Amino acid sequence: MKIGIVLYPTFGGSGVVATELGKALAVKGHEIHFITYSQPVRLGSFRENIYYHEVSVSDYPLFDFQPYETVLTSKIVDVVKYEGLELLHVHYAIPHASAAYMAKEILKTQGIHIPFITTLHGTDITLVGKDPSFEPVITFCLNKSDAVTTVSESLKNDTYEHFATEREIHVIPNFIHVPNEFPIQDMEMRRKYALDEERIICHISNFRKVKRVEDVVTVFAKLNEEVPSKLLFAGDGPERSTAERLARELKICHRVIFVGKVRDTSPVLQISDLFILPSETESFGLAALEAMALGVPVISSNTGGIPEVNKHGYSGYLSNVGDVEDMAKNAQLIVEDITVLQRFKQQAWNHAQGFRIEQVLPLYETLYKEVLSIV
Ligand code: GMT
Repeated sequence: MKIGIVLYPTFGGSGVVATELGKALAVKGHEIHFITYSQPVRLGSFRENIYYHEVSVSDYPLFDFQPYETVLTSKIVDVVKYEGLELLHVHYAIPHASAAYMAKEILKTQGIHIPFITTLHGTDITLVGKDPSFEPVITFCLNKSDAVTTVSESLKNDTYEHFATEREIHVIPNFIHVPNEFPIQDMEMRRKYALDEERIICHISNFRKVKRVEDVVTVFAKLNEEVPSKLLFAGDGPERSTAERLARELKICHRVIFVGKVRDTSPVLQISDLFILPSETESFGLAALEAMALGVPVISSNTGGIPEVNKHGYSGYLSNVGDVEDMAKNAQLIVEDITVLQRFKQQAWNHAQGFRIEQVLPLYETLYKEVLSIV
């Protein structure tokens, strides 16, 4: 199939999922055309069956706001027409689904039919919570998409709750490359950050408010009183300084390391013993799954789609949002005893097997075929 994937190219989970999906489809022989405004962070270099079309918006002094959606629409029209695409898969309703709908209508006037599938990643809904003026556009796009998918059951339920749509929504969970063998820690690297008897706790995110990074610091501080540990933060964003300030106040700076943004998070996870994800909300929690795939158990909140990813008492533990006492107690339960820690690491890796890319990819391919057969 010749498929156009429209995505946000940044460090966010939706961009990662869309890029990895395209890469995996390309390996299976599909021709993939990524359409976005800069090179997706996980795209890597020159690969067979992969094409990247950059959407560049000129800076017209006339406009206070540059019309990205319009330029994106024109780019989609061009790529569909001249590359002969059969299907569009857009990640995020705003503005990708609306641009795809508009492109579809333009192409219809030229005798070209192009169906589009919209995948919701969750932040579309947060957006509406913040600014209800998006609601009519998102509802319209959901109703006009040839198929809609969400990354969890929880997000599917939220979508029905927030939008006036009764259309069918397919749940296709996010996926991950899980190593075939249980991953071995990189001890040489680990020793650069911690003593062998210390535990390494980590958190990776875009440090938005929703990630509750101050809870990560508090949980870590409590745990560190019982089990000497180090805290590795990877990523960057608006709340980083909040976390830095709190670490200073709690006098644990010497135990907290901020490595900043990293393109590949696996080296961080490969030296970690525990991942903390205390988010206010999460449609899925891809970062937790990435940790589990590398044998790192997870302490998380029990909100949104996280319980569909992190299995309480098996791959880690779940607590109510903000219950830092419970999170610290659970963290201690996992890391205090090395035998228990090894068991949780193994279980986290076992649980990630259910999200292997090899299992999830066919669900998208079946949906693509279904959509194309209706045409
Ligand atoms: O969480 C973020 O800030 C990034 C965001 C995004 O739009 O990329 O992530 C969302 O999509 C990911 C991939 O499906 C999910 O794993 C995240 O849970 C989801 N974030 C939220 O729902 C807050």
